[in-house]
Amino acid sequence: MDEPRTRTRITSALPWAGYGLLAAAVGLGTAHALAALTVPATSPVLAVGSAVIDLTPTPVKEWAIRSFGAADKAVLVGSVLVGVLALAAVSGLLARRRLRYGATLLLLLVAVAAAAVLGRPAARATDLLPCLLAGASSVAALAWLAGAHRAQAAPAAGGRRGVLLAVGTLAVVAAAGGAIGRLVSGLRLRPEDVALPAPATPVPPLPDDLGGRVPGITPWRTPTGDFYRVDTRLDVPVIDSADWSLTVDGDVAREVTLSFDDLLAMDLVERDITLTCVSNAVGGPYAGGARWLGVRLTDVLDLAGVGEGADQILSTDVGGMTISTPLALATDGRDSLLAVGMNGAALPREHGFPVRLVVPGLYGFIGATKWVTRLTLTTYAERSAYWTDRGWATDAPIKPSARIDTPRPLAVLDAGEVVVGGIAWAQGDGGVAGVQVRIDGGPWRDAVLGPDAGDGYWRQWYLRWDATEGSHRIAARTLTGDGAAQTAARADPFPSGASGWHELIVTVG
Ligand SMILES: Nc1nc2c(c(=O)[nH]1)N[C@H]1C(S)=C(S)[C@@H](COP(=O)(O)O)O[C@H]1N2
Ligand SMILES: [Mo]
Repeated sequence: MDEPRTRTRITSALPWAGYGLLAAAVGLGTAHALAALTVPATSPVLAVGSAVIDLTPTPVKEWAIRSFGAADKAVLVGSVLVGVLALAAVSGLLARRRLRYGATLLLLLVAVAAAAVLGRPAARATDLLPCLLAGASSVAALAWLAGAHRAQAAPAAGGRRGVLLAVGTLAVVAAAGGAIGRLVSGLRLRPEDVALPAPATPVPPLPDDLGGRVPGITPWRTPTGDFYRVDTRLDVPVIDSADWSLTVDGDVAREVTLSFDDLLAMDLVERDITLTCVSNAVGGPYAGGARWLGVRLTDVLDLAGVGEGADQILSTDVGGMTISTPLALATDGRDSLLAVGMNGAALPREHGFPVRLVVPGLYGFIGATKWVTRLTLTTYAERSAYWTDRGWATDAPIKPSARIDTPRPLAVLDAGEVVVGGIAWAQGDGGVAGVQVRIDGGPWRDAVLGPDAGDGYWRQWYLRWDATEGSHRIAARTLTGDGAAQTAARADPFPSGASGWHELIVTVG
């Protein structure tokens, strides 16, 4: 008896949930397009997504990176979107009772987005325009849909035509908004055509790497398009080199501001530097080697004259995000750069165009500020930065690490000669002086090392192993220039980088 009635109730509610979803899609789509055309980060989707990333507790973030890898952000933002869409459906159901109720819920959602937009560093009142558009367009859409739905019941009305017209039009508006947003962001990301001067003293080309001899090994130089990326924000900042400037302030003899051309007029040097992320797990993928072109950080600091009291360089990016770099380490003679080029071309926008910091030997989160616009000489006591505020270490030299690229974990191999190979890094500590491999807890055997480009750059390695039938455990460790072996002590990435040997199991036979 009850069942058909329940079903009718659900079928008659269903269109309303759909109206709520469509109204929200219209709001998100139009706002996304407006934001893409003006200030991309003010899109409600991006702003809420970024706020969620910033507010997510560090352990959850670590778990997301471990479980989803580079897709961690897509998963975080996807879950937010699912939540928003569920509430949007509810707003439709509410509108069935009273349009006002549904509209109120939509506006509450927009208010959350507005708070996220205003919560960004350096937010301005005009940043709220996309949110205002989202509020207005979604409520108008809901009102149209509700009106059309109610009208179809009236005897004089043209039946379902009105509803179909409203649904069709609004679907097109929502899709067009999303498409415009996508198109415009794609166009914006096109690189600016800048001509970089040649370095004063070019470094010789890198010798051939071991790739040809060891299939499956990481290339010695990471192709720019394959270089890992870690960003706290979801959109890539688009900066015109002509609009960019770098200010050095704080505890300095004189504040200095440099334009992009000022920077290019200074001495440019080329350096091979390996960058790694503190969030990289043992054996993980967040490391890359590139040839960077830039101005020595110390040359720029000398223009300003660093004061006695400073112990950190607080760098700020174009969006107000901050990174703390220990002053003593960055200026101890290593080749810290304000980089303008990567692998023979201008920096891609994703990697910090027009200028980023690169400090060899320090994890990216304390030394590799992308889209950098300000260097403030200050103290750790006075100022803290993004990751410090989230519990990460302030002093985080890169830990020595050997990664096994081949064979893959759990590989099934034929008995006989197997080439075990990978890449190792140990900036500081004298660089990679050796790599050793151990099979099944036996003796450590020396691997053959690839060429050496200085202690700031990683090295390839391999070892020929006569594999016998059975299951085997392979471990690798790096030896540093100071004679020490990489520690076996396991540590998680949080708060100062992972440690422990990379080990894996393979089956032979
Ligand atoms: N402005 C800005 N700079 C940043 C980051 C960021 O999120 N924003 N991420 C840092 C981190 S954690 C790392 S590991 C490196 C990664 O640089 P890449 O994305 O060019 O590989 O950039 C660093 N610089
Ligand atoms: Mo990082």
